[in-house]
Amino acid sequence: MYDVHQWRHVFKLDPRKEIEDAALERLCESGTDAVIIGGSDGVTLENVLHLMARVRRYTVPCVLEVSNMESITPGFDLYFIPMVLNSQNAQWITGLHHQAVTEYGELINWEEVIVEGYCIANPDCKAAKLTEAKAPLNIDEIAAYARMAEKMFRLPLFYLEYSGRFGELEAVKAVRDMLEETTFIYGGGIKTAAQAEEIAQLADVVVVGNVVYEQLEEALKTVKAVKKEV
Ligand code: 1GP
Repeated sequence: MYDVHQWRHVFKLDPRKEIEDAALERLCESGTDAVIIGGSDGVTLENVLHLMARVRRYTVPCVLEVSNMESITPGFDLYFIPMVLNSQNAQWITGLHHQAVTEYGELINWEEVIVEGYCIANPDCKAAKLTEAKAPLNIDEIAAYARMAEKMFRLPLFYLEYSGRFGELEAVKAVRDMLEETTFIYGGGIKTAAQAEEIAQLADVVVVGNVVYEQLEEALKTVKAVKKEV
């Protein structure tokens, strides 16, 4: 159906933030491989449904990156479930997951569910605080999480998260060198097409987030920058 492992570029939209119809149309029609809806706080059923319905006007695949139980709703193409490997709070590793499966296990279409081994490498971002992530991490520690994701847990996706800050290229390279099977997703601090291109040389999937709300034109340019790396 949707082969996430072939994706190269995605936009991540925060359901709490305002976006005009015209801007949303340009993002959805940009040639990006998918739109992910997700955020760390202020994610509600209402704002998720609203944004989903608006993205649904376009053919681009639409993914919910689940961050709380309340905002889970049918209607997405795929559900990405973060498993925060460097969280120090079991809630974010298996706790909420267990709760969700206990409640909704019978209803879940497992074909639509993909677990992301998450490593939050920016200690200052909201996600790091929320999940009590063990950070900062050195390069070897980051690479070890990537190895765990692939070799121990055999997770399909490994997400190196620098949310709000452009990551250290040495760490990104170390993850690239570590992963053979697991798809490598990078997100964090990409503000320009040049940065997107740099990351695209190392990661399989490049996530472009907040810049869409700050510099739409530059955000749109990241699609071509990433795709020409193929
Ligand atoms: C956040 O990785 C994404 O989850 C994207 O980060 O908003 O910094 O681009 P930015």
